Amino acid sequence: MASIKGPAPTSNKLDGSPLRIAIVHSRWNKTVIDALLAGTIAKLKEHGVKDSHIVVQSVPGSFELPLACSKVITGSRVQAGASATDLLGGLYIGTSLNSPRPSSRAATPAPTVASMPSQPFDAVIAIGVLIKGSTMHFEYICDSVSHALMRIQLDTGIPVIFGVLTALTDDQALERAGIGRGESKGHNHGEDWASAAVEMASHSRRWA
Ligand code: DLZ
Repeated sequence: MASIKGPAPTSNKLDGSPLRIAIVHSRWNKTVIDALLAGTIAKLKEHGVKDSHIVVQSVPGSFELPLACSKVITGSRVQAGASATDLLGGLYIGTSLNSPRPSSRAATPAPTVASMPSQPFDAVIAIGVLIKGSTMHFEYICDSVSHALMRIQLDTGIPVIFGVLTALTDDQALERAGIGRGESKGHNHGEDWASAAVEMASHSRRWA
């Protein structure tokens, strides 16, 4: 029997063309991260988000996601002139976001201040993959990261999409990135996160 899970489509047509979206992703469990990132970026583009309006920042692990999301939001708000390099210096932008991306990082041109977005981001997508081990580490990080990401979006008013897989096994993580090892490859949740980002960013512009 088909699963009843998953988001129902919105009745509004999603138009990402005016939106600026930041993706902050961790590098732990890279195989899964790469697939999620590729799915996210492909779906953002499908919704019309321009290459030059997508900014990607990597951090070591999921525990680092909240601070990076917070800095990316506040950095884009004060962006202009001299502060841009300091605040967004680790980012690379737009055109070379074809997946799989981190392995091609050496070939990625350094970002230029000129190509930094001149407007604040409309949404941030936080992507991480936590896989349970034999200690309590997983529980602590899942709990703190989810609460911190929620706090950032409520405090800043910028939607922060929760793209953190909290998997009990490797297979659970692979299936949620659409690269499962079984008969069904599963579904790439990055696509849903991209759609959620475009929808929430559009709502957020109207609510402002
Ligand atoms: C240390 C650690 C472990 C054991 N597992 C994961 C994981 O499954 N997923 C993930 O994103 N990060 C993991 N980390 C790294 C922490 O998130 C963090 O980067 C370090 O504890 C340094 O703060």
